[in-house]
Amino acid sequence: MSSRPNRSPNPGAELLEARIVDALRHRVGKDERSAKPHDWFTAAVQALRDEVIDRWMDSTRRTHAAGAKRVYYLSLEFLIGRLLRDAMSNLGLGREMEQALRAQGLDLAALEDLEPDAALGNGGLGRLAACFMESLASLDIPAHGYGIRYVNGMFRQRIDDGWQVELPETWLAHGNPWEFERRESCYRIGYGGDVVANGDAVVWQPAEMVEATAVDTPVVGWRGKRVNTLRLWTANALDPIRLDAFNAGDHLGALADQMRADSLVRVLYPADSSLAGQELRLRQEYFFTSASIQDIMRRHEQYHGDIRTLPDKAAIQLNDTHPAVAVAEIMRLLVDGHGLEFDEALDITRRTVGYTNHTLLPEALESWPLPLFERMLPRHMQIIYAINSRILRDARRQGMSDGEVAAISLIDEGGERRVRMANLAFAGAHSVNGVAALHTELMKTTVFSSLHKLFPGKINNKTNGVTPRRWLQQCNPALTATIRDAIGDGFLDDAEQLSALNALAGDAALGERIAEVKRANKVALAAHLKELTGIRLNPDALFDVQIKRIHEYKRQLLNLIETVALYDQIRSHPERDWVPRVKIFGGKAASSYHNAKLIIKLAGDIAKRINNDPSVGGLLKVVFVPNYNVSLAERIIPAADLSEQISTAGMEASGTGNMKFALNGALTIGTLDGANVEIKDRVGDENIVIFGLTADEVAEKRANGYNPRAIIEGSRELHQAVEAISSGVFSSDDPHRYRSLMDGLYDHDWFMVAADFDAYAAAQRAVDQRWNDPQGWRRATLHNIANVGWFSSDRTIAEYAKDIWKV
Ligand code: 26Q
Repeated sequence: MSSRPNRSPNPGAELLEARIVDALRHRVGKDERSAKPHDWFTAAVQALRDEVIDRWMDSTRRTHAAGAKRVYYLSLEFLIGRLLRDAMSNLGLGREMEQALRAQGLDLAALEDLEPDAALGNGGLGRLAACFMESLASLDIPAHGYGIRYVNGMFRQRIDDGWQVELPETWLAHGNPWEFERRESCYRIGYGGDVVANGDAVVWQPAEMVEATAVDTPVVGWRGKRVNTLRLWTANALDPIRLDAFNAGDHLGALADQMRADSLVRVLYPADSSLAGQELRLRQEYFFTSASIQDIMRRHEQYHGDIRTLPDKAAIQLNDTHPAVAVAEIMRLLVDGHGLEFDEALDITRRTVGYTNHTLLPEALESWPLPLFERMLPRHMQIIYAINSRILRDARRQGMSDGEVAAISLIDEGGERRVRMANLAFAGAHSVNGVAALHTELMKTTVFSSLHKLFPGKINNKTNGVTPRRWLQQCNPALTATIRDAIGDGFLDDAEQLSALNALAGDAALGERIAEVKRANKVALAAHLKELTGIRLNPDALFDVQIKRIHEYKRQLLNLIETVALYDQIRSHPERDWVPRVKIFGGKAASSYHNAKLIIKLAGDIAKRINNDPSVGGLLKVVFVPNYNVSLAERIIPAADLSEQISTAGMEASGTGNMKFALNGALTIGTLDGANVEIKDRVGDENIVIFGLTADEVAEKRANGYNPRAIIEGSRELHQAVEAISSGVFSSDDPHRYRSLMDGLYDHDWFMVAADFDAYAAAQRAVDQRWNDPQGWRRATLHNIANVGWFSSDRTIAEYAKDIWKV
């Protein structure tokens, strides 16, 4: 750290350097000689943070002064990733930071790599919340995100002998320089106990209490226009240590309350479709929801007085049903706390709350056993019954059938009685939105058809988007610079201006430059993956990527079986002109999801066999990237040629990875599912590779009988590949390892892998053909980049603001 190159002439950089050194000495407590890289990282963040804080206070002041309506985004997940580059780049201080650090002999990129990912989310839903927070600030909309400050976020995935092993992620080990604890913002959260009469009213007397304390992180918008707050709750016992017990020798008992509180915020549930019906999960949901609602209502009273005007000053958006108990909590505070009549309270609640649905998979629709719910939240249960009686009465009045009434009920009466969180959210919100056009239509015709009939007009669509700051400018600076040279700066503030690229589709030099950027990104990724996995990749091969949570409906298995079929073909016909391919997989499996874990093992087994077979001559390589996370996505996506979006049609609500890949110039191979449909509409049929059954066809096949065995046996390629996997060709150490997985395909194949296989394989060969026409490929790439600006989360948030939140 002692080498001292020439001082930079940039005054901004010099000022920043002075601030970093000052932070290093006076806040970190180290001098330049003894400072370790982590100390420098912390000092760099602290220096940058000062700039952020001034704007943060200014934003808060402006919001107060304007008395403006605020948006509250309640989400059990925020999958943020790293913050340094985001804050730096949005403040326009990237160059200054680089120079300031260089003057101290430090490399900015190396320091950036020291920052742990804030991985407080599972996948799409959590990442969407993070993109939304950034867009809200960028659009200058006053907003707070509310969630939980998990001590252990998403687990770290290690691959041991091909198997996933989950390790705790200790993202807070070196402290978190971005956060501020707000001791004064704390609330009591009750559980259990009884509801007792109190004159005309009732009052809930919980048996147990914990305290929620706010921890705030600033969220910097593009060009530093506004800084909003992400408020995450941490938990404490009211009495952190019971001294009487401790002094009497009961050392553990004295700490028991604090341990119970700690457990509430200890871990993120690592499931992205409900498998965990555990009590702790419901406790977490109520903990963060109650704290957030109390905070929102307290702020409203403080600034506006009359709680009846809440809907004019607050828009509360529920990110899926995880915070759906908010409906009952707002009702409770209005009725029991403020003495409002039930119907007036319900009207106020509805006008304040919006609900976003992210899945139609029946197993992912949250419901809780009624006895558990009633025991934990007895007053909320009464309120839910009271709402239920009103909506069921209305349904009857409209002449709805028994079946429809049963589908509308907040209580599932089939077998063990359960509270349906989606129905509660639907009934308690004025807006219920889906996340892509197809998904929203399916909401109306399937899961929510009866509720849709009772509340016509409530369901609306808000197609997802991603922030182009993180997913283009920050992760792909070279492509950003190339686009800037071609069409100017406008697209940096309005991603839809990327469409100006369409006019340059015939510009061979531009196509060439974009291809060079892609190649450089592939070289960089190859170096990184060599480091991570030891596998050497050819940057001139087609990089074919499927990165996302491992789920049967996402059909990594379809991709793997096709990989085996291709391997077979290459060995059988070595004389043909095969397109060299690298198949990259990445993703985590929920800990208890047996088949998902087996699919990871299969990817590893296939990789081992193919990568070490000299007869494929380097034409095919398979890599499973361990511990896929936001930071890895930022390296992989800019280097992808082909984006795999191959879910069973009707099952992926939207997808957002699909948008990030297209924005970075990858072509999509995909089904007509989720937002793929809208991507196709925008990039044009000739610039995307669509295959397979439609959602209607899937539904039709399921209804009218589907015989996967006949299909497998009728397709030579598929049959050979499935039999090879099933008989242990890739698992000689345990030949039966994949027998039951493959039997599942023969016997039911719920996700229709067999039905789509031939179409998928043909589509892959069509991709090969396109690759052999580099001009055509480049043109298609350009039209993808040019036409997916609409999938900016700025557009999505602008639609929420106008249609749902009225801000
Ligand atoms: C529920 C109860 C208990 C435990 C866990 C859960 C749980 C947790 C996370 C259920 C679902 C999730 C996450 C769902 C999710 O990520 N859905 C994705 O949302 C994206 C953003 O809208 C869409 O693009 C994806 O299509 C959708 O799968």
